[in-house]
Amino acid sequence: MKLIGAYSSPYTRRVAITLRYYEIGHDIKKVTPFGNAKEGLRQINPVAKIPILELDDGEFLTESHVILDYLDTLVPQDSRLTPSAGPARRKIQNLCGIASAAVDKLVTVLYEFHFRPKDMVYKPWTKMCDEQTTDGFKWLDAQLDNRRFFGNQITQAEITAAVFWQFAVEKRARFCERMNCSQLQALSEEMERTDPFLATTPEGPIRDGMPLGTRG
Ligand SMILES: N[C@@H](CCC(=O)N[C@@H](CS)C(=O)NCC(=O)O)C(=O)O
Repeated sequence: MKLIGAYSSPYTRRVAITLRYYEIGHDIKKVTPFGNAKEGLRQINPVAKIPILELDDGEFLTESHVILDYLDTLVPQDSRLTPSAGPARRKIQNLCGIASAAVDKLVTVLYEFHFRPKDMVYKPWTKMCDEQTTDGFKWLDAQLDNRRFFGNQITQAEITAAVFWQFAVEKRARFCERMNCSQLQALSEEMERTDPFLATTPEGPIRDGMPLGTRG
């Protein structure tokens, strides 16, 4: 199978990390979803977003949660990062859902400042998004106990929260500092030292891509 995307995309990175956790052999085609690459992406995903997973028979899966759900089916039940049923599944899905919503709002603000002329940025909107990002991450932080959401095991919730928090800190360090999410920070630091995270360090600018800037 082939993962299409970039490690600088947190949604792609959580899929790439999961592939490595599961030791599933794959190729990666590095593409960012802007600039010259956009039209090519549109041919395989109507909304031209990353990540995309191309299966060996040519089928394409889009949306990171859909791809993760598929990857879970490829490993035995007891190795799944998200169980296939029950309260633990609901809890992990919910944690990942809030984490995704928080990072979606952060990305919305990055795009607002990246694509709009400076004097056309609508500040009440970015302020509302910032509050939602903050509330989401602070809620996640409060769910953590000694760097785990429950028990001792690493689940998709720890992976997703660590990836999304690292992305937020990289893009908006001062904003994240003000959130004071010490548990998320500790989780992220722990996870970034593990092999799947070290092997998927976010890249710098990619050829044909248009990197998003950082802001405070
Ligand atoms: N809900 C999607 C979000 C994917 C997403 O927003 N990817 C960004 C890159 S980080 C993208 O492709 N953006 C391009 C665009 O919005 O046109 C997922 O979980 O896969």
